[in-house]
Amino acid sequence: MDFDMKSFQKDIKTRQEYVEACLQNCVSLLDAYPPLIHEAMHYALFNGGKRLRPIMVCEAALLGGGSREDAIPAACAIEMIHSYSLVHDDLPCMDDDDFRRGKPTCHKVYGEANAVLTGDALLTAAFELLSQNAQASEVDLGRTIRVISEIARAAGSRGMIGGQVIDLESEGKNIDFATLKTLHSLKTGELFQASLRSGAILGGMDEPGLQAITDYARNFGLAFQISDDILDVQGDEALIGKPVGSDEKNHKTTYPSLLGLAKSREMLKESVASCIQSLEPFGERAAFLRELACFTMYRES
Ligand code: GRG
Repeated sequence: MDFDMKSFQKDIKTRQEYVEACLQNCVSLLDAYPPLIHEAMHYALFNGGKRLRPIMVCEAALLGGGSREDAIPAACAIEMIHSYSLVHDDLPCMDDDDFRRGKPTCHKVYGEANAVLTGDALLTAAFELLSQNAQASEVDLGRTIRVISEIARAAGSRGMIGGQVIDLESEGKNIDFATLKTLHSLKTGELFQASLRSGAILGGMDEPGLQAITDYARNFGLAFQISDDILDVQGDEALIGKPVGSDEKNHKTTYPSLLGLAKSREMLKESVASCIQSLEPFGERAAFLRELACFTMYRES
């Protein structure tokens, strides 16, 4: 599929602006007392992220026949969970990173204890938002509860946390391809999957559609991770916002370290092709998700 970066950037920008405005609305609770923790939550959440996951929630809701507005609380909740995971991932006891998106990490600004609490508070706030919405929304309550359960599972010990545990256990060891794939499908893939499935469920997508969107999510997660690993080898530090070569420095097995760069690129291309194939049932309506998959091959941050 042809990919036009300029046109993609225009398409994603309008979506990012929409999500950004909704996130600002959703987090008015962040003006509460005590100021320190709410300021730190704000710092973590409004720090230049691409907003891929909330955009996916909204796109999938539209594909399912619903509205972006009905999907926004779930979209914002997932971005809060993503932000929490980054704050904790950067801590000295995890990846020990000083910079994220080119800015000092949360613990560098607010101290380690406050950064732990900031992550905890963002995770809790996400479920507060989801449950408040369950009471207030026009969306069928059964769908909303299904979405809360999908998000909780994806963020928990059988999803993102489980992936992080495998990641920590694997540091300094040579892990095989199957373990690497499982690690990332849990650590990164599950939250992408929950984003797309949540939007689709809220929008009222039927089961065959949900299966197709799940296939897309699985392949997107793989493509995204391979591209992330490639960027860590040969990205531009100014664009990725952290030092290049951090995976090697931390003795992490990555797709390039296991397969080499050429084979990793080949696998990235195949995953993107699978993403595009999964979207066939949706035709032109899935144009943006198609572009998003292609973006993983050309992204610089
Ligand atoms: C510590 C609870 C806990 C979980 C850690 C998801 C995760 C598990 C850690 C994130 C660290 C990381 C760099 C994962 C690799 C792929 C990834 C999720 C990159 C960041 O996602 P982007 O590019 O982030 O969507 P932006 O900056 O755009 O928000």
